Amino acid sequence: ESRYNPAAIEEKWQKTWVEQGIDKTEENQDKPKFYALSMFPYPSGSLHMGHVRNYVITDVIARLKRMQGYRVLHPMGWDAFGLPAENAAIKNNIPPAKWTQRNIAQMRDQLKRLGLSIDWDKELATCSPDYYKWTQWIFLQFLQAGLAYQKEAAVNWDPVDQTVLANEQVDSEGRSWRSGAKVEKKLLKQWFLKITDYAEELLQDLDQLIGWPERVKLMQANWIGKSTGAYLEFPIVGSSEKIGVFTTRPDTVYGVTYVVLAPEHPLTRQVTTPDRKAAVEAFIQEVAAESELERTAEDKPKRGIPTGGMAINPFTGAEIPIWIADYVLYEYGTGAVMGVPAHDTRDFQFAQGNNLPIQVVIVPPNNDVEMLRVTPLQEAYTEPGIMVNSGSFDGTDSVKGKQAVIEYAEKQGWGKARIQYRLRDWLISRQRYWGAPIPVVHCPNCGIVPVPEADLPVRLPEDIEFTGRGGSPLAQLSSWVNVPCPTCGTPAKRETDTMDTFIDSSWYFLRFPDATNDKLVFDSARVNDWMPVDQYVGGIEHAILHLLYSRFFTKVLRDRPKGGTEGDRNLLNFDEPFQRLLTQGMVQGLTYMNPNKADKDKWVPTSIVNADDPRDPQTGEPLKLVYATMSKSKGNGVAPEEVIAKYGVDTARMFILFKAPPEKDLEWDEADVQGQFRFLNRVWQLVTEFAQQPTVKETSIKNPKSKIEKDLRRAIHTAIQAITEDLEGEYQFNTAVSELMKLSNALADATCKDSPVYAEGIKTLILLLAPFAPHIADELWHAIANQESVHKQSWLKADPDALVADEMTLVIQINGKTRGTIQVPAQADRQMQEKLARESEPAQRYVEGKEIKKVIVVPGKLVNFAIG
Ligand code: ANZ
Ligand code: ZN
Repeated sequence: ESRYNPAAIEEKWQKTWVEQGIDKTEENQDKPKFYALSMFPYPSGSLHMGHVRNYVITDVIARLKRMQGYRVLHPMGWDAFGLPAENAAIKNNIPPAKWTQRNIAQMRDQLKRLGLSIDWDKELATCSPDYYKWTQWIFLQFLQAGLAYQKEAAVNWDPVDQTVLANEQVDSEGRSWRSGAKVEKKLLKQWFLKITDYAEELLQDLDQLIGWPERVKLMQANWIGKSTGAYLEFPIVGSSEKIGVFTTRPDTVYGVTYVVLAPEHPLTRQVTTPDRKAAVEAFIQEVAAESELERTAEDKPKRGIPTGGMAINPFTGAEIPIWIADYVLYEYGTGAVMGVPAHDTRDFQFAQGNNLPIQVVIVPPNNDVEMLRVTPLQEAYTEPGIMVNSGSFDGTDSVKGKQAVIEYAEKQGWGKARIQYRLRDWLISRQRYWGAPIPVVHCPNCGIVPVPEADLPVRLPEDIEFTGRGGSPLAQLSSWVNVPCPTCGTPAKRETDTMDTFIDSSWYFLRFPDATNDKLVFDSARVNDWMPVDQYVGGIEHAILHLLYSRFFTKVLRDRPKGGTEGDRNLLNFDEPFQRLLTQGMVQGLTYMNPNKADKDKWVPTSIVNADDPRDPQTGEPLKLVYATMSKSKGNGVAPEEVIAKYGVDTARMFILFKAPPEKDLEWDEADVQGQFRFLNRVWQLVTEFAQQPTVKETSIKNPKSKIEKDLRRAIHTAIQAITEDLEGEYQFNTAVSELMKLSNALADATCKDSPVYAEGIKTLILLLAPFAPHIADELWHAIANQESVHKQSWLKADPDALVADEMTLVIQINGKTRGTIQVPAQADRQMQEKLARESEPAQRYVEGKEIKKVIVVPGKLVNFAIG
C-alpha cells in the first residue's frame, strides 16, 4: 500500500484487535491496576461530537496505561432508563424497551467505529433486568439501614409530563428541564434517601480528592452548604409553644425586632389572630404558587404580612411581632427566622418595606457609637464588629460573641449550638414507567414489606398502554399491582413508583469489575481490587448531582455488611469512588447569531443563511458568525460519521486531542482537521519509505559517533520524555501531539536515513503515536516487519544520556550588537565560555586590539564585550 487510505485499514484493525483480545481486561495480579472510565451515555440513538471527545480522551489514557504495564479496565455501558424512551412510546407507540435496545445497537456500532479499546464483555445497560435486579437489591440495603423512607412532601409537579421532578430538574425560571412546562407544587407521598446522614462526610472527604478540579469540589461543597450557628427559641405570647429559629448570627440576638415564619410553617395558623385570618390565608395561597427561586431572588422585593401574634425575645424580654414572609423557606433550618434588620440585608429590605424597627447591635471597631445612634443606617451592617445595646455582652468582639451568646442561651435553656446543611434528602420516586420499580409491597397488616431477595427483580410488565395521561402507567395495571403480601399473604399492593435514573448511575462503576455476576451485586474482593476508578472522564454538567450521589452510594455500601449478618466484612472497603476526575470541555461549532434576540431564539443555523450577506431570515437583521456549543437546536453540529468517512477516525482523534487542552472548549475547524490528516499522511510516507529500504533495521545504538546521529537521537529521546510528561500529570494531549509533529519533522529532515538511529526514530514515532492514532500506528508497526500488535508493546523510556546536548550556541556581541555565534562544549562553565568567546573569530575581528572595558556573560546564551 503506497498511499494512506484510512478506510482500508481502520476496520481491518478493529476486527483484528477483537480477534486478538487486545481490549480484554487483564486480571494478572502481578501488574498494577488502572481503571479508566468515561461517564456512560444515555442511549439517545446517535453519537455526537461531545461523546467522541469524551471517549477518545479516556481511550488514549487506557491505551497508554496498557503500554506502561498496567492491567487496565476500560468498560462501557448505557444509562438506559429515563423519560425519552417513555415519551417515544407515547408518541410513536413503540415499547420503551424496544426503542432503547434499538438505540443502543445503533450507538454501539458508532462507538466501535471510533477504535476505542473497550472491553465489551463488560457492557451493561441499566434497563436490563440483570442490572436493575441489583439496583433494587441496593435499594433494599438502604431500606434496611433506615436510609430509605416515605414522606408526604410538597413536590415539583410537571403538568405536561405528569410527573414529579427533583429540585435540580427545575430551571431558574421554574420550568421543567425536559418539557419546559411551568412547574407546580403538589403534596404527595414520596420515597427519599437520607443523604443528609452523610452530609458531613461528603463534605470532609472532598479534601481527599486531590485529583479533582478545584471548581468541582467547590460546587459540591456549596451544594452541601454547611452553616454553623445556633438554634434559639422565642416563646409565643399567650401560648406554651415556642418558635425555634436557626441563625448564623447569634451575636445579633439583641437586635431582633420581629420573628418571621415560612407561610407553610405549622405554627402559622395558631399564632394568627382572628382579625388577620383572611389576609393570612390569602397570602399562604399566593406564596404556594411561587417557586423557591422566585421566593429567594436577591433583587425581588420581599413580601410578607403580620399574623397579629407576638413573641418574646428571651434575651431582652421585649415583645416582638410575628410575621410570615415569602423569603423564609419552610424546608431550610426550622422554617423560621429571627429578623435582625440592622445586620442582615434581606431583613433590612423587609423592615424598610414594612416599617419595622431597626436596632443596631454591632458597630464597626473604632466607630463612634453615639453617631450611629442618631444617624439611621443606609444599609445593613453585615461585617463583624463590637457588640452594643446587648446587655452584659456590650463591648464584646462579635465573632467571639457568637460563642458567648450560645453558651449563655444554653445555660438559660433558650437554645443551643447547631450546624445546618443546605443539602436535603434525595427524593427518588418517580411516577413513571421506564425506571427500576421500587421493590416493596404495601400490606394492610404489615405496612411496607420489602420484596424478598429471591423474588428480585421486580420486573417491569410489558403489557402496558402508554397514553401520556394520568400518573404512573404501572398504577393502571391491576394484574401487576395486586399481589399477596410476601409476609402474611393478605391481598396487598405493589409500590408503583420507579426510581430516579440517577440511582442507576450511582453504582454502575461498581458493577463493571464483575459485570456478569448473577449471584451477587458484585464480588467484593473484585471490586475492592479494581476500585477506585483511577481516571474518570465526563462532562462538567455532572459536577454536582451524579458525582455526589455516587460518592454517597459508595459510603453507604462501605458501611453495609456483606451478607447482612453481624461480623461479616463490609461490601466495600474504600471511601471514595473516583480518584481523579477530568471534566472535558464542550465541542463548539460555527453558527450564526442574531445579537438582538433573546438567548433561546438568537441562533440561526448556517444551512439557512446566505454566507455572503448573513441576515436573520425572519427579521432581515444582520447576523454574527460565532462559535457555540454544538447542539441540535442550533444546527451547528458536525456528525462524527461524516468526519470519519472523509478522513478516518485516526485523524478525528488526532484533531480532537490536538486542538485544545482536554478541559477547555474545542472549536471545530475543518482546516485543522485537514492539518492532522496531512500529518498522518507524512508519517505514512516516512515509514513506508523507510520500510522499503533494504538497509539497516538495527534499532539500538547507544553511542552514535557522528554529530548528525547524536542530534537525531537527542530529538527522539526528547520526544519520548516530553510526551510521557504531557500524558502523566495533567494530560496535555495537545502539546503531546505537537511533540509528535516535531519528531516527525526531525526524521523527515534527517540526513542519516541509513543509520540505526534513524531506524530507532521511526520505531519510536510509531510507538508514541499508538495511543493517539491506534489504527495507522498498528499498520505501520507491521509495515516495519513486526508481528505483534503495537498495542502490546511497552511504552518507551527516554535515555538520559541521549538527552544531554554536547554543544551549545553562544551569541557574540560587541557593544550590544550581535556579531556572530559560536559552538562551545555543553559542559563549559562560565569562565570557559568567556575564554572561548574571547578567542572566537567574531570577537577577534571586532575588538582588533582595542581595550575591552567590560565582559557580560549570560551562561549558555551570550557573551557581550564592551570596547572603547
Ligand atoms: C439572624 C441573622 C442576623 C441572620 C444576621 C443572618 C444575619 P445560611 O448562611 O444560608 O445558613 N435563615 C435561616 N433559616 C432560614 C429560612 N428557612 N429561610 C430563609 N432564611 C433563613 O443562612 C442562615 C441565615 O439565614 C440565618 O441567620 C437566618 O438569618 C436566615 F445579621 O438569623 B440569620
Ligand atoms: Zn402482610
